[in-house]
Amino acid sequence: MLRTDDGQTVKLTDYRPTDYILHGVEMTIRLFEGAAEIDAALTLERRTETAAGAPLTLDGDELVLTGLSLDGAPLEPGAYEASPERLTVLSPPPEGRFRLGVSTRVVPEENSQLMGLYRSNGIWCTQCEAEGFRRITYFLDRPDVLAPYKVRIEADKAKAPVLLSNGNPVEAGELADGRHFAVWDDPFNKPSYLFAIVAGDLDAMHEPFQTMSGRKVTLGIYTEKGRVAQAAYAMDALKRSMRWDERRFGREYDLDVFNVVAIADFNMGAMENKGLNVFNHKYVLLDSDIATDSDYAGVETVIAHEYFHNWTGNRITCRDWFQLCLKEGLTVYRDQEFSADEREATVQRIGSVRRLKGHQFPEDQGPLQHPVRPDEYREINNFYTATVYDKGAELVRMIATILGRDGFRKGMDLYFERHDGEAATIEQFVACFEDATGADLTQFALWYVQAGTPTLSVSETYDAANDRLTVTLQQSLKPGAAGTGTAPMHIPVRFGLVGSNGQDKEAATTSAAVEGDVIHLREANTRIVFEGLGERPYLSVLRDFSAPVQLEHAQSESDRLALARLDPNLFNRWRILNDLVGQSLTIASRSPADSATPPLAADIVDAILASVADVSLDPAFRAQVLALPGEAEIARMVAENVDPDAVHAVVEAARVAIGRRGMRLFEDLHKETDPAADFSPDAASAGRRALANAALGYLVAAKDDPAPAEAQYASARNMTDRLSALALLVHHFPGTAPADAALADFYARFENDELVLDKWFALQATIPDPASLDTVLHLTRHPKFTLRNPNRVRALIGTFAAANQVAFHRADGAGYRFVAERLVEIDRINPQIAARIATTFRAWRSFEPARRENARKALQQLIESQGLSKDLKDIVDRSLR
Ligand code: B3K
Ligand code: ZN
Repeated sequence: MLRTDDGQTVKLTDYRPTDYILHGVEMTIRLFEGAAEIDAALTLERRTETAAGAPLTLDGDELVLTGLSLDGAPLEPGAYEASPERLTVLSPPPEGRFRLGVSTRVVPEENSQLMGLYRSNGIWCTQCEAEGFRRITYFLDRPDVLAPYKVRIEADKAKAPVLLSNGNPVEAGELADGRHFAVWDDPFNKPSYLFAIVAGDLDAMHEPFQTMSGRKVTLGIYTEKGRVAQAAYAMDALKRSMRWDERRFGREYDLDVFNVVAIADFNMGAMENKGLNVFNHKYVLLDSDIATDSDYAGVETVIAHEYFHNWTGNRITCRDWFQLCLKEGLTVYRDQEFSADEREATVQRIGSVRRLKGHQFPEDQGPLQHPVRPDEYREINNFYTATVYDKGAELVRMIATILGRDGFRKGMDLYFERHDGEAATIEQFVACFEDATGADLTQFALWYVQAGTPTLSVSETYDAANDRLTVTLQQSLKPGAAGTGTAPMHIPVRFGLVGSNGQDKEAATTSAAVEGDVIHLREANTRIVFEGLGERPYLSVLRDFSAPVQLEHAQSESDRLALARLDPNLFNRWRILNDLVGQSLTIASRSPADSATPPLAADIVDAILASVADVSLDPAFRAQVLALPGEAEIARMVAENVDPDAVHAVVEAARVAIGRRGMRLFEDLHKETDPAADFSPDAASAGRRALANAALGYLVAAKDDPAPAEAQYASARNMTDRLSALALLVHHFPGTAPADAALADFYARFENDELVLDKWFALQATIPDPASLDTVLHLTRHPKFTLRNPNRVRALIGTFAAANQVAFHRADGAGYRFVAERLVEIDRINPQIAARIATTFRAWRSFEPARRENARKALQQLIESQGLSKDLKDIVDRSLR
C-alpha cells in the first residue's frame, strides 16, 4: 500500500491557542497589471501564557517577502526567517503591543488555483476560506484569530472603477496617473478566512433595506458588464432572506452595506466574506431564457445560505477547522428551513433527503467516511463534504426535533447571546441547548464523533385480542473507514399510527421513550407497547426523515401500499413509494438474468400512478413521486458486484413500464402545460412545469418516440421546458437527426452565454451509453472547453464522472482512465477542483471484479503520477485504503 507522507496530518487533539494575540489589521493593497503589492500592519501582543521572547510564526503559501518592519523600523536579516510557507520573527517584544509591518508581492494573473488574490475575466477578487489569506500576506491564518480590519485598495480607475472590501466604505479619492483608492473599515472582529476584496469594471444594482430595528442598509449586487438585470431575482431572494432571519431567529444585519459580487471563475458556489459575499455567477445571474426552475431554487438557496452565515459563521465563527459543521451544518439547516417556508415544505424536505441519500450516504459508507466533526485531516479543503454540510444539517434538525420548536429557539438565542464575537466549538453549541432547556444531550453528541450511517430496524406485531401494538426498534452502526465508535446514539424517530380512515390515532403507552409524536430511541433495542387503538393501525415511522439512518422496516407490502394512500404525513407517502421502487429495482439489478419479469410489480406502479393522478396533491409533490431513484443510488443499494449496465437497464425498463401503464394520464398532464403562459419562477408554477416535464419523460420512454420532445423543444418559451425536451432527445435518441438538430440549435442560440454552455456540455456528458465517452473526449477539444474555468470542468468532466454511471464505469476501464488522465491535468491548474472530482471513484470497491480492477489500476496510476497536489493525493490515497 502506498502512503503519502509529505502532507502533515493535523489533529484536533493538538489544538492550542496562538502564542500572540492579534488586535488589529491595516492593509494597503496596490493593484497593477501583472502584480499586486500588499502592505499589512499587524498589531500584536504576547499572550500572558507565552514565554517571553518566544518566536512569532506566521503562515504563508507561495509568498515573496518584500519588506518587514517592527514598530516602524526595518528588521535586521538575523531577526527573522522567511520562506514561501513561513515567516518567523525570532524574538518579538516581550511586553506591550507591537506593530509588525509585512510587505509581499503576488501575481494574481498567475493564480490558477483561485485561492488568495486572483483575476477572473480581468476582475481582481479573492477567496480565502479555508487557507487562502496566507497566499496574500504572512498571517496567523486560522479561524480563532479575530481582529478588526481596515483596508485601502488602490488601482487604475479605468480598469477598476469599483473597489470593494469588507465592512463599511469610509473614504475614497483620486491618485496620480489615473489611479484612485478606497478605504473600507470592518469594525467586527473576524478571522482572515472572511477577508475579501474585489476590484474591477463592474455593473451594479442597489436597493435599500430597513432592518427590524429601523437601521438603513444599502444592498448591492455587482456583475460583469451588461448582465446586472439578471441579478434581480438574487436581490429579491436576498431581501426575503434578511426578513426571514429577523422573523425566525431574531437576527438583524449589522453593517451599513451588504454587497454581493458575481464572478465567472470560482471554486465553489459562493463565499460568505463579511459584508462582501463573492459568488460563482451561476448562483446570481438568471432569467427564464437561460435558467431552469432548479437554477432559480439554487440561487435562492445559496443567496440565503451565504447571508445566514453573517450570524452563523461570521459573528460566531469556528475555533478551528474541525468545527466546520458548527457553521456549515447549522447554516444549511437554516437555508433548508428558509426554503421550506418560502416554498412547499414537504417538497423541500424530499429534495434534501434525496441529496443526503445521493451524496452523503455513499460518502458515509465508503472509503472517504469521516465523522461530522472530523478529528484529523491532511487537507482541510477536502472536508467541505456532504457529511459536514448535509449530515451536519441533519444533526441540527434532530436537536430541533428532540427539543421542539420553542426549546430549539431558546437554545439558538442563548448561542447567539453567549458566543457572539467568538470562535466556538461543537461542545459549546450543544451546551447552549442543554443550558437553555435542561435537556441532556450527552448521548446525542455521539452523532458528531461517530461516523457511518446507523441502521434502524423496526418491526411490529398487533395482538387483536388485547388491542395491543408492540413496536420493536433496533439500532446498529457498523465500523467503517473512519474507525470511530459504534455506541448506540439518541435517535429521534417521528412516527404516527394511521387508522383506516387516514387519521393518526391517539394511543396510550407507558413507555418513557415516547414523547408526543417522537420515539426517543437510546438503547440498542427498545420495545414499545401501544394500547386502546380500536383497530390494527398502520405504523408510519421516521416521518420527515427525522434521523439520517438507513431504515429497515419489516412491513408488509400491503401495509406500505395502504400508507402510500393514507398517511397524513406526505413526506412518508413519498418515502414509502420511493423505497418500494428502490428495493424492487435493487433486487432486479442484482439478478439481471430475469429480465423477462418487469422490475416493478403492477400494484407498485398503480400506487405511483394513483398519487400522480391525485389532484388534491401539490404538482411538485406528484413530480417527486415520478422521479425514480438515481442509478448511483440503486448501485449503492446493490452494494456489491454492481453491474452499472444492469442497473441502467432496470431503471429504463421501470420507466417504460410506468410510462405504458400511465400513458393516458401522462398525455393529459403533459397537455396541461401552457407554453404560451407567462413565466413566473414561483414554486407553484415551477411545480406544474416539473410535473408536465416528468410526464413528457414517461411518454417519450413508453412510446420510444422523439416527436413530443421535438415539439416541446420547438415551442419552448423558457429554459426549463427547453432543456427538459433537449435532454430527452439527446439521452434517448443520441446521434439521431432530431437530437443533433436540437443540440445544434441550442448551441447556436447560446454559444455566447457561458452558463448555458455549461448545460450543453453537461447534457452530452450524461448520455447513458458507453460510447458517450468518445463524445466527451471529443468535447474536451471543443474551442469553448477549457480546463481553467471550474464551472466548465465540472460541467463536462465532473458531470461525466458523477452522473454517467454507464460510461464512466465502462467495463473496459476506459472511462476511469480518461478521468484519471484529466485529473492529472486539472490538478496542475487547480488542485481543489481535481480533488473534488476524484471523489467520484469512491464507490469503486462495490463494482463487479473487472470494473473494480480497472478502477483500482486507474487510481494506482494516478497516485504514482509525479507532482500531485496534496489535495488530490489525499483523496486518492484514502480511496485506495
Ligand atoms: N464557506 C464557503 C465554502 C468554502 C470552501 C473552501 N474550500 C461557502 C459556504 O459554505 O457557504
Ligand atoms: Zn456555508
